[in-house]
Amino acid sequence: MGLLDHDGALGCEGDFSDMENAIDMGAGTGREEVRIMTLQSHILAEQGEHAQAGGTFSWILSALSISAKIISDKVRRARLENVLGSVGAENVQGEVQQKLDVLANDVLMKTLGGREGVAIVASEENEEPIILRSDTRGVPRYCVLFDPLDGSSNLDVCGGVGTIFSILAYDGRATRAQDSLLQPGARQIAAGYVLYGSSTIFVLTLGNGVDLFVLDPGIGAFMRVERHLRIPAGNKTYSVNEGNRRSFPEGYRRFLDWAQENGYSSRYAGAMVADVHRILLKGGVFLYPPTQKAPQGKLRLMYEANPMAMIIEQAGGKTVAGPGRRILDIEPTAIHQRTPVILGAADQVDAVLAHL
Ligand code: AHM
Ligand code: MG
Repeated sequence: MGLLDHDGALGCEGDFSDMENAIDMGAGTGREEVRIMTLQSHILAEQGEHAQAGGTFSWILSALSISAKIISDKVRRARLENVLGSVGAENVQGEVQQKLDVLANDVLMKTLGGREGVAIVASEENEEPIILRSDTRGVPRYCVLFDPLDGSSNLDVCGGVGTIFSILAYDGRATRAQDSLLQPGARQIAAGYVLYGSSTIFVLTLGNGVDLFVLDPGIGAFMRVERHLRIPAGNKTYSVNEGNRRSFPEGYRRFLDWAQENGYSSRYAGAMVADVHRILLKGGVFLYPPTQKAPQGKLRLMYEANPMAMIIEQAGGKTVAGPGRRILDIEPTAIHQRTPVILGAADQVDAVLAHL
């Protein structure tokens, strides 16, 4: 059974005729080419080019695409259906869980749970990873890690929120199955995020560049609008929670002083997906430094920093935890561990590093 059978049944992206009939509309648009290409078609086309991206792997990407559409719908209807606000509980990080955090987590668990190729799912919202299949005979298996609804405190004010995901190969040789998850980010096979903003955006890397898709609500399909995104250099903009400034290490404060003396602007949405998306398209630098309250920073290595680092590097940018500490080289020791993050256009990350 191919992707067509399954996703077609869900009424989403089952029409592959566009693969054969891609229309070159590039003339005069300034783009190399513009093709009518859905995410599903893109996945199938990539499947032919990657050893890793066999059918099993493509099924996982299709589950993420379907989850994104369901979560997008829930986010847009949240106020109407009275699912804003907290559930009155805290997650494993000790953070207040929003009702939509729980709903989004359930959606991803259910869509990914049905995919034969998924060995383990790990969510920022769950204390322990869930081992679905540990047998490695027959089909290649993968681990999928995600932050189901990043920046969810923005929900109540209709701000941007997102889903972040990372895919690792599962080798089944670790003594404890969940130890398969503890791989450095450089070993990610794919990573991406979905931004539920003024439109719903799906950003994906399979390790050969970064592609951008927009959900067309009229037909329920993600349409590819940009290929091989590159982060622009020279944008003097930083993105940081400056309310924490007094508890940043001195080097970060020096950078902020220097930036303010040198004509920088500040932009901060308070949702990593929204802030990183702006940087991917426009350049600049995003920082979540260590603070007194969070000496390792606030952001999670496996669910936030690693997938974003893969995307940023694939778009020509840079992501570090500090001087000489590339995020993607960090050897994780715990699935919920945190890390400081500095990411963005290489020139702007270097400007921060010059002060640390
Ligand atoms: P969350 O995953 O619980 O939503 O927390 C992560 C979010 C990021 O999206 C964002 O960059 C950061 O927390 C904002 O934190 P702060 O409010 O401390 O600036
Ligand atoms: Mg998050």
